[in-house]
Amino acid sequence: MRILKAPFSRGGMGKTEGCEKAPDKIIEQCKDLYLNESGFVPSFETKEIEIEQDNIETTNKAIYEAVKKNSEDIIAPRTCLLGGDHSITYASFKGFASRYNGAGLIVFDAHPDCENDFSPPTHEDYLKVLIKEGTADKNRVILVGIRNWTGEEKEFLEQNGIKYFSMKQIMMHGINDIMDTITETVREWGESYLSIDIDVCDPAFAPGTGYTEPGGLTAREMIYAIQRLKLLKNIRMIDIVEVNPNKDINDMTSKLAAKIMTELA
Ligand SMILES: [Mn+2]
Repeated sequence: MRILKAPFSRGGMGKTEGCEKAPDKIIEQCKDLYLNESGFVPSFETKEIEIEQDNIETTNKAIYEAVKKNSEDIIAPRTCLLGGDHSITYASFKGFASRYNGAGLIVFDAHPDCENDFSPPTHEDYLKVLIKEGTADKNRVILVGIRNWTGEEKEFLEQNGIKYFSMKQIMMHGINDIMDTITETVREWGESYLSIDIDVCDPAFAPGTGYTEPGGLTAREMIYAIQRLKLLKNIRMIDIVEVNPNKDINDMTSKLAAKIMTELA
């Protein structure tokens, strides 16, 4: 798997300082993971995107160009972008969609990130902007793990008919049934992008993040979801965002992110 490091943490309105340390920290944790659960030795080829912490526009441009170029590389293996805060998904998905028009987007996140309408978009509204500007096709977006949202966000999702599976629904139907539905849907899509905000996991398993939200996925449910999604060959690009080593306990959160990465490899 190819890894693109995007150590940017200024798209979080001051609440994500520390996320810039995550790519190196996560890669470091991979050294303690030997075979993945499928029995393969994960192998990674790492590149770093040049980030300018003080300049979100330059950073977005660099991420966009790097992901676009990577997606145009016909021999590119499945690629994982390591953030950084969730604002990086804006430029990254845009770069991916410039190669794969109408690309699908699956987002694991406790929040819908459809709150404001800032320009450039932050980690609170990157998804709303992608949908409103038409970069993401609202019929090919699925949100998983939602459990804290504003009234406007709920309304935005419902008005646009965006599919989502809240934690409440996941609890009612079980992760297995939910993943059946998701994989059946995504299988019919073209090339797709998977974005994982680590706060989709319960803070008991992933405390090192800016917005801890009780009642999330267990580490095992997350890994199970990944093991199912990995079988979909049309998921070409993944990002893992919002891991914050400054807020972590015992490197639990970066270790979980490393585990997710090795399961995908
Ligand atoms: Mn979130």
